Amino acid sequence: MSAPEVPGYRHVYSGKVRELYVADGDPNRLLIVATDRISAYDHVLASTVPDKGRVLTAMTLWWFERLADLVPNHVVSTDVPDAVRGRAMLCERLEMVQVECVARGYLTGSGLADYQATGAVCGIELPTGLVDGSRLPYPIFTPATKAQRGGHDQNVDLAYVERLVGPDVATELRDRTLAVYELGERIARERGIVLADTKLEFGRRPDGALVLADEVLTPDSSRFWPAEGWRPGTAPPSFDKQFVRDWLASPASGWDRASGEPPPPLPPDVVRRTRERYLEAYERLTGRRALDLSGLATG
Ligand code: Q0Z
Repeated sequence: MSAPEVPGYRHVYSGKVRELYVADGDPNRLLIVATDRISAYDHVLASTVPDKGRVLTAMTLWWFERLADLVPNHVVSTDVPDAVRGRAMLCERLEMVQVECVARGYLTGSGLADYQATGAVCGIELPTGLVDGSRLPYPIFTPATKAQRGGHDQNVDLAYVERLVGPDVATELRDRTLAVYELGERIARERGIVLADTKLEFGRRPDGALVLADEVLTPDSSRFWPAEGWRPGTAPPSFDKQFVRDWLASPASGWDRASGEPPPPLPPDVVRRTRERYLEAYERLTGRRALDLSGLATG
């Protein structure tokens, strides 16, 4: 479970499924490593999914290229030590904006819960009659505060973001988040994936410029639904974690989500089918064969 040794870098932080390092001798260069860890129902699972880290890294890099005319990003290089080649990005250190920038084009999850309670999401009034999975009349910016470790993000309104970062930066965050989502949603939909929502992270350069950071438009930062399974009324199963959630929720797992116990390891068949879903998401989106990627194992 511990982070890999990476020559020339010092490990500084473990996220749920990623590791963060700082370059020896250059505190302004960070290395983000995507591991093969997977989380479900708020737990990091005991099983890993082979190639997941490489697929999600390749997907983020592919999106950064597609988005380059809309927003700058933090990537400096993918020329990284062999120990993490293919699943790491060398990045410029930014002053991170302490807001989760979420865009939603479809109603589900916490957005649906807020709508059902109040008719609005993050202060944005929505038409009546929407149900789980409904496509919204237009994409909305639904920011959230970053949770403390282990907690849940809390939805906030634009006025809250304005007080936190000032009205000009708040407007820029909203406009850029919606522009990224709108481009991503259109491309994904043309390729058979409904991008229901996405969470972006921005940081600022010393000159104040807003830069897209972290990972973007991956199944770990967004809801991916298979387009063929979408109909308003019940949100479709997750593109990537469907088999994991189905198995964990089934009697076969012997696991009770409410018990507070960690989930059991996944059966090999669930791991294999889940791995294939990540590869398929990458292939549908990019049109590239995931297994042809530089050094990607052929399992
Ligand atoms: C991102 C995270 C983890 C990966 C800090 N360009 C940047 N500048 C400053 N800070 C960050 C970035 Cl990306 C930054 N995180 C979240 C945690 C692995 C990303 F363990 N934290």
